[in-house]
Amino acid sequence: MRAPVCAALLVWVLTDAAARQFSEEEMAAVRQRIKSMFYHAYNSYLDNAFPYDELRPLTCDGQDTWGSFSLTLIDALDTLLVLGNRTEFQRVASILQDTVDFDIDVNASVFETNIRVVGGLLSAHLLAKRAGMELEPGWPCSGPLLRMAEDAARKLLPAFETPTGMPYGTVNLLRGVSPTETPVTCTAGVGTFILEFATLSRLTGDPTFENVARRALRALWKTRSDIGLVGNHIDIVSTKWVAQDAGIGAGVDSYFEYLVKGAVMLQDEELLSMFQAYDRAIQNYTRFDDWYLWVQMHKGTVSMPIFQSLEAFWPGLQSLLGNLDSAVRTFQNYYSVWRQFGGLPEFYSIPQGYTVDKREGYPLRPELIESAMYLFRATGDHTYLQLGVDALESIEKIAKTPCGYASVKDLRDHQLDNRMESFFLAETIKYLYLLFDPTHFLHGGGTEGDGSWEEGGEAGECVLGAGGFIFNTEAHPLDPAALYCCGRHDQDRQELQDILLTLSQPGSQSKPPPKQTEGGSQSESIALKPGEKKTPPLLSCPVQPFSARLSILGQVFTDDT
Ligand code: DMJ
Repeated sequence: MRAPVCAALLVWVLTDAAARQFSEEEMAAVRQRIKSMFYHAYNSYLDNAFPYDELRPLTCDGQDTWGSFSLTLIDALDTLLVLGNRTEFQRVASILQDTVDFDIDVNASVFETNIRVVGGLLSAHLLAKRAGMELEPGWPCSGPLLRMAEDAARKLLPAFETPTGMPYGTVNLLRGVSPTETPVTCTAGVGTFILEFATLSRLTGDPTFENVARRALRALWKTRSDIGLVGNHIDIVSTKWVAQDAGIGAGVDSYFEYLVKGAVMLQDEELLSMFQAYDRAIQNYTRFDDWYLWVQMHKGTVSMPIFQSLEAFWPGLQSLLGNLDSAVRTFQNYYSVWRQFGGLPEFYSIPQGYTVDKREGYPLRPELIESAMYLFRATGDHTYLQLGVDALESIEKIAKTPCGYASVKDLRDHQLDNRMESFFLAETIKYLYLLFDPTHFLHGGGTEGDGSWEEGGEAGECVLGAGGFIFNTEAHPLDPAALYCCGRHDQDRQELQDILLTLSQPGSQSKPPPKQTEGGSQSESIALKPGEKKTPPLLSCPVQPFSARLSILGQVFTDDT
């Protein structure tokens, strides 16, 4: 192929050019511009679209898209706090408690509801103290936003009642899975639950959520091909692969993301080793000149030599694992596409160096900015800030309307679509802001005494925010320390109960039987589980905050400082 050679040259030119250096003042000015962008979109949504799910930025009204739960408001809630707006966070948190109802006759995507609604509410719950909200006793192991997240997640559980444990893609929130529902689900739709569901289980003490997410992950793992790849769509009943293209983009992306982030958040070697095996196969069969192509999952032959904009999360994920060199080179490939079009087209043909028919749009996705944020944190190279400014200027120029920001229908002529996806406020703007705020508390850079240490839990012994945050795939930050605290609290309560039970049975010295996980078998994973007896974890956030912070850079399993 000639194009990758040209692309490699372009990459060399881009990386060789000395990056423009941004001063503190310039970064602060960019942050102000990002805030203005947020409020233009957010106020337009509130004024013209609430309580619908999304704003329609060309007609200045609203529409329900992924459900009927004021999705944009839920998705944007934690961004308010990221931008420092505590009063609006408090106001919106109470509006949502009063108005959102998940007992509705709506067919909802199990995946989208999880990452946007459950993830958004969990993150808002965990940030509630920082936002100055009144906390109920027992927070962070209880609270109204946590109950809302749990309520939404319970509505998704019927989808997991399948012979394999892999979930259906759609569920009716009132009636469960329709008898006519298709069993064909995309790979990401099976494997993108462990972050939210483990968080729910560890905070509430109910292991059901984590168990179903793990069962689905293990079932999916068993279906990989002999060369170690997974395809794009699977029949979750028969386990037959219906679409056999293997790659890192649409339909698969967040499955790999959750194996890595789940491994970091839960200190789970099982998830990490699954990802490492996939990564070997991906590097072996799909990577060419630091691009990632699509290949047939059984043969490894190239099926689509294209780059998809959703794949742009990959350099950020690789940087979490410490694979910086290749992450930087791949990012430069993707950045060259951005510079060609002023945005990332949904599909880009690598041999032709151009967009793909009917896939010329840019719905204001976050992935390249997300990777820029991680790579700037890891390298300090101001090239990533330049991408941030490019993105800000492109979006202002191409997508801004009097009533918000519109998805770009075609990057070649800048036609717009009447849609502003909720991830624009949840992710794109959040990652952009965090890119220009390297000391933000969400980067885990706080030190003892500067406000990053907080109390919580019934006994007030819980140390939060010290180990950095893990972002779910919708950019909702989750605090691993809270999981540990509530899990530990739950374990203490269980142990006390066991002791009392033993004491109340005179003459009995025997230990209570070990708790069984769902499905009857003990888990092979080293992950902490609510109520389960365990050996000390590899890393305890509250007692080893410094190592915990390193874990966010992917060194949990190797660094023992
Ligand atoms: C978001 O909803 C999530 O990032 C998801 O993983 C992929 N698609 C959008 C953003 O592009």
